[in-house]
Amino acid sequence: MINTPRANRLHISLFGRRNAGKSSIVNAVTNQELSLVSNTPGTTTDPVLKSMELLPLGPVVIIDTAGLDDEGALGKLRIDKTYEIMDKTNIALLVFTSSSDYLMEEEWYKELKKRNITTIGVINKIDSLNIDDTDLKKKFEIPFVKISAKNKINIGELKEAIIENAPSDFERDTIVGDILKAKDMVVVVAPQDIQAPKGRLILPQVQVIRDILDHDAMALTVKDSELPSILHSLNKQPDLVITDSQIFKKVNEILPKDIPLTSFSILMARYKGDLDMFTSGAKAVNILKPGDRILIAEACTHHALKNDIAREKIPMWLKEKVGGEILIDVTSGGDFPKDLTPYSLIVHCGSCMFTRKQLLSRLSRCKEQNVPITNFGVLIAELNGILTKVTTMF
Ligand SMILES: Nc1nc2c(ncn2[C@@H]2O[C@H](COP(=O)(O)OP(=O)(O)OP(=O)(O)O)[C@@H](O)[C@H]2O)c(=O)[nH]1
Ligand SMILES: [Mg+2]
Repeated sequence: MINTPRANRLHISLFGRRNAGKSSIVNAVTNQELSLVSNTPGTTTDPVLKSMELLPLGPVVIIDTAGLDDEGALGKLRIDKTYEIMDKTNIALLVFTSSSDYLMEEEWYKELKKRNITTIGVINKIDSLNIDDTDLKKKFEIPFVKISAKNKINIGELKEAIIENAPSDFERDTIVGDILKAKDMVVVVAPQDIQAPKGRLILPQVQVIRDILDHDAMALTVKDSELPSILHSLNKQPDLVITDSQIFKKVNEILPKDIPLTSFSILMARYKGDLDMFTSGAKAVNILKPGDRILIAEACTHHALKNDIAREKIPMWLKEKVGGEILIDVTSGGDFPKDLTPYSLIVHCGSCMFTRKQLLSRLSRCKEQNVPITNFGVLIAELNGILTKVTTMF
């Protein structure tokens, strides 16, 4: 990720009056003292660009700018430079503090709109100023977040708003294509058990097969029961095997050790979320104790069947691992608690029904509150002792 060229990174820039707290916000969001902060208006004179990894958002450039209300001949030059930054911005944070009117901000917002730049209103200094946002919300058709950069209040909310409003071309463009070559043979193991919907394949299977085809490789789809005999009848070894995580153990035992194996859920962890975060989150399972509380979060609201992965299998495996009772909450759909601190671990579904932004904003909340998160497949791989094996190809 460090090698991502600057042009491909999401550019997040701060605009606003001098002294509104732009530099302080950059420092709070990045958790680093990157920009000089002072009580003297006009502290930041030149744009400050910083390429960084803003987890779980990925590679970004954060740009601090000079106040757009700068004065004098030099001030005018600084304002011109700030407008140049607007041209390369993907997300603008327009910073507000208390003011008798917001005519200047309206002017700047017009400029941002002209350039089609996604804008988030950031109301700063809520620790000491009482800013009424009803008027602001009427004047500006943008999402608002109220924060204190100085006291680090609601910085997590601000990060979530950035992720949720990021332009959609910020989505990853392939699920598995980046590790395939044209003509590769991929065996897709798709159990058609009681949980499989009648007459069709499920979304992650369809998406993975489509992605394999789009990369000029071959997708050979089999049920787990047929895997041994079909492997035997092939005249070459598959280049990759992708299975449903629920039968990881079984498929791993069937396959010769040198055939790369992964799962739909692990591919989804990469595509929709952050595989590194899920991998380190899964390690939390090794330090769980009886009595710990665990959240199992599903993206869609489906009717739970017998042997349901979220409601039956994962709770059972976790209890076995811990060797005692644990407390389990299950949420589905849009529900995801604001306060995650009661949880020792969060286990998320593959999120095939979620956009990357939806899942990333949840990851951001977990990171902010220091709560480990993983997904179904990554957890199952860890429980079976094969997590390294099924992620080495990435
Ligand atoms: N009370 C309070 N003060 C803040 C907050 N954020 C910033 N400040 C103060 O506001 C002043 C200006 O902060 P900066 O971050 O330098 O503001 P800026 O928008 O970068 O200013 P220029 O670079 O001059 O355009 C400093 O004295 C900060 O300590 C906040 O959340 N609450
Ligand atoms: Mg500044």
